[in-house]
Amino acid sequence: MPELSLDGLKSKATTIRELIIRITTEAGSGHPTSSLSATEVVTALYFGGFMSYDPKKPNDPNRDRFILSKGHACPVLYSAMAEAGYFTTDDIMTLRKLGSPWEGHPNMRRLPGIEASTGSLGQGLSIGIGHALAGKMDGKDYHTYVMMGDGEMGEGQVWEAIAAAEKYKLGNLTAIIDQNGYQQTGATKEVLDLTKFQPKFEAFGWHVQTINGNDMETVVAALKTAKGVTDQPTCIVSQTQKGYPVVPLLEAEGDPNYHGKPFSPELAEKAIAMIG
Ligand SMILES: Cc1ncc(C[n+]2csc(CCOP(=O)(O)OP(=O)(O)O)c2C)c(N)n1
Ligand SMILES: [Mg+2]
Repeated sequence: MPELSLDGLKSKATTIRELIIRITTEAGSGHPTSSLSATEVVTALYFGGFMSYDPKKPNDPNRDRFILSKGHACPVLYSAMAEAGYFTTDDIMTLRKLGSPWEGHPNMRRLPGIEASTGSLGQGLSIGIGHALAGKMDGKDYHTYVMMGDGEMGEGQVWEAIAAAEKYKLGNLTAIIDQNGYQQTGATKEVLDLTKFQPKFEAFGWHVQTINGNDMETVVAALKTAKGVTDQPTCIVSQTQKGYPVVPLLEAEGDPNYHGKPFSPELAEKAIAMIG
């Protein structure tokens, strides 16, 4: 369980962002912008001392769990896990290639350390509740984290799960909403405006924090607070920018959402220069 300093975490996030761009550009498909918005949170979870894990023992019953419910953002997960030692950066360069286990959505049957096969949006929180409930029943003190997208929050199953987590008082469960303002077909506010998440979760009996999810210091502080809440489930509404920090390049391309589009080799080089 590495615990990097703030500067170490920022530098790790930069490395992970470069990998996200390189592997999706090499694949010629995938979701770089959905991955870039979530990079601070995923980096802090794996490298900020929050998640207890051992890449050599991916099935350790005491490990903390991270479920990427917005599975299409798996480039950020694969990149963080490669940095953590679950597999290599050469491995993840095979992203989305025929036969590669680094599929376009995480497949728990093919890769170590993947807690749930996701991609069909709306299911990850329910799976996370299963882990959290099992942990309580087994008397284990692991923590379960689930990341969802703001567009994903339109799925009805998510709201059933939110109610169930409160019923079972799952203080060992943290939901993170990557509120990057966009989903597949446009701005989340315009598609289905559920975007004021804090009062909704509070009404369901959750502890809630709304933060700037692209600021590493703030992310670390919020994850610390979440870990300290043990009698109710907690939610972090992580307000981010889709494609952060290369949004100006995407705007210049005429598409700030850039959903499900890899960067061309030229755009990738510009983006990596901007990140560095
Ligand atoms: C059940 C389901 N419906 C539709 C899709 C297609 N889809 C893939 S990504 C996406 C948008 C998700 O938006 P959001 O949750 O905000 O994630 P972001 O990419 O913005 O991080 C959609 C609709 C899906 N994967 N699953
Ligand atoms: Mg979104």
